[in-house]
Amino acid sequence: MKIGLVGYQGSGKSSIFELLTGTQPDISKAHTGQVGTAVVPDQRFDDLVALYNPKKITPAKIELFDTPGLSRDQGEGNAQRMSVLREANVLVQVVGVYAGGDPEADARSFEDDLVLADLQVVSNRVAKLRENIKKPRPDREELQAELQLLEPIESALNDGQSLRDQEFSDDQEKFTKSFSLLTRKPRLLLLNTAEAEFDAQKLAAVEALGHKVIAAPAGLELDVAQLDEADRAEFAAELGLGEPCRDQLLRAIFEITDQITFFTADEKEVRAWLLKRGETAVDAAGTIHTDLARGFIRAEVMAVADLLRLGSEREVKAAGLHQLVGKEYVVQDGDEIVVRFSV
Ligand SMILES: Nc1nc2c(ncn2[C@@H]2O[C@H](COP(=O)(O)OP(=O)(O)OP(=O)(O)O)[C@@H](O)[C@H]2O)c(=O)[nH]1
Ligand SMILES: [Mg+2]
Repeated sequence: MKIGLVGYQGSGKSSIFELLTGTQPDISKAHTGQVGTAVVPDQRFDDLVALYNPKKITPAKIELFDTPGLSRDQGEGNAQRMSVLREANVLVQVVGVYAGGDPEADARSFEDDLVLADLQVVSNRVAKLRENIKKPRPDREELQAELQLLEPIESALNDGQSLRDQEFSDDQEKFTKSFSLLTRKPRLLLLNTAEAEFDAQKLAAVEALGHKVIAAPAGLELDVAQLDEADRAEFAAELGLGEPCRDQLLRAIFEITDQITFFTADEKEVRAWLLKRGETAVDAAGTIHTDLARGFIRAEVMAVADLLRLGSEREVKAAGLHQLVGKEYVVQDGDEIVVRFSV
């Protein structure tokens, strides 16, 4: 799962990248962007590790890209800068509130930049289709059909509309898949504030535009994280910083990806796995290993919450709280799974 950090120049993207991934951005890559990973914080995972004390632990990770800052007055250049975001599953727009950025204005102009970037991609294809259907090609009819599906999308974008809430037919989904349209990606607004407290009214105003929003003093927290450990607590208290925002940000980012976490756990390894919400036991098996999906017989499932509460798998079974499920079982967030298979 890839998360793109994006926003106007100097909004604090690279600082947030560093805070979340613990990797210092490489300055030589400032123009292309860079990738790092962050562990998704999960109390259940930590508790499972404490329960099993395994030889190996593998927490769930997400991939973050730091991208070059967008310019406020260069729509065209921005489309180019955002091309790296096509690979992202989710966009996190960073607003530099600490530097005077206005969240509502930034959210609106970012939306315009996204629309413009999508318009370029769709228009290119439409222009090519229009040209090709003039030629006597064997696939002329198919191209004609594709053109008819893309034209309304192009015209919506031309009117400045985001594609976020538009209903696409299956064929429209199919023909736009390779464009990886930016306005259809889930989005989170991250307000990088100067202080621990942020005006709740302003926050609500941005939420009213239909965005998920989170405010956090990420830059400050990075400064504190870079202090000697002995000084950290004192400075954090002085700045009025409470709970570190790092975990809170990662959880918020994870939430918009619409994934769930399931676990495999024994004395050898405790591991957290990510799965799209709504996916099934056989999908979970395939995430672990293709062989497990191919040879899937059944899965044994228990809720990690029960396991932690009762203290052992045996107790959970004794209480009748485990299930044997088939391929179609929809995996729930917090399930612990053992796949029975034969290949
Ligand atoms: N005071 C304060 N300074 C910050 C904060 N976040 C970032 N900065 C500073 O602002 C400057 C720009 O931060 P970056 O993280 O490089 O911003 P960026 O969005 O990556 O910038 P570009 O990649 O150039 O678009 C740096 O000097 C940071 O130290 C913050 O929350 N508060
Ligand atoms: Mg940067």
